Amino acid sequence: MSPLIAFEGPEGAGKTTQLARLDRRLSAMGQRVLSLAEPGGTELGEAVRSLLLGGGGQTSPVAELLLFGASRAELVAQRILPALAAGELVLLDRFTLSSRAYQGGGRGIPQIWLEQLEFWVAGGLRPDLTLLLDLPPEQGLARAARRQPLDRMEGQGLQFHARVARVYREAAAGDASVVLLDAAQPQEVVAERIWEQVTSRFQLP
Ligand code: T5A
Repeated sequence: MSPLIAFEGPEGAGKTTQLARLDRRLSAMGQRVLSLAEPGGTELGEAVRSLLLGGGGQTSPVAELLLFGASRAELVAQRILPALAAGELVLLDRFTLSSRAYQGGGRGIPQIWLEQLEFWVAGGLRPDLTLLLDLPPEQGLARAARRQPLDRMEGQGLQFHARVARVYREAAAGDASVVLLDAAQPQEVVAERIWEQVTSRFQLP
C-alpha cells in the first residue's frame, strides 16, 4: 500500500498550510495524492464537523469522542482505504493522535478507552509518518484568532490547550514515526523540513 502521512498539532500550527504545500509539490512530480481533513471528508463527517465545531453548546466528553470516532470510521472506510489500495499517497489533516491529544489530554478520557476506540474505528491502520507541528498554544490560538472567530474547541481556554500540547510532545518522544517540527519557523523553512522527512522515508516517482 502507498504511504499514509498525517499532519498533527495544536490550533493554528500551520497543518492546513503545510499539507496544501506538500500536496502541490508531490503532485507536480507526478505522485497521485489524496488530501483529507478531519472531521469531514464524507457526508457524515461534514455533519459531525458542523455539530462539534459550529455551535458554542456543550457536548459531554464521551459523546464528543464517539462523534469524532464516527467521522473517522467513515473516512477510513469510504476514502482512505480505497485510495491507499489504488496507489494514492494520502495526506491527512489530523487523525487518531488528535483524539489522544484533545479528548485524552484535553478532556481527560482514559487512554485505554481511546486505544479500544482506535481499534474499532481504524482497525489498526496507522500513519506511516506523522508530522507534528509544534507551537506554544498561545501562539497558535493567536494565529487562529487573526483569521476568523474562534470555534468551540479553540475557545476552550489555555489550560485545556496546554494539556493537548503535552500529549502531543509525549507522543513524539515515544514513537519514531512521529516527527516533531518547530512550527514557529517561517512557512518556507517548515516546508523544507517536511520535504526532507518525506523524501528520505518514501520512494516517490
Ligand atoms: N479535534 C479534531 C478533536 O478534538 N479531536 C479529533 O479527533 C479531531 C480529528 C478541528 C478541531 O477539532 C478538534 C481539533 C480542532 O480543534 P479545524 O477547524 O479543522 O478544527 O482546526 P485545526 O485543525 O486546528 O486547523 P487550523 O486551521 O486552526 O490550524 P492549522 O491548520 O494548524 O493552521 P493553518 O495552516 O490554517 O494556519 C493558521 C494561520 O497561521 C498562518 C496561516 O497563514 C493562517 O493564517 N501560518 C503561519 N504564520 C506564521 N508562520 C508560519 N509558519 C505559519 N504557518 C501558518
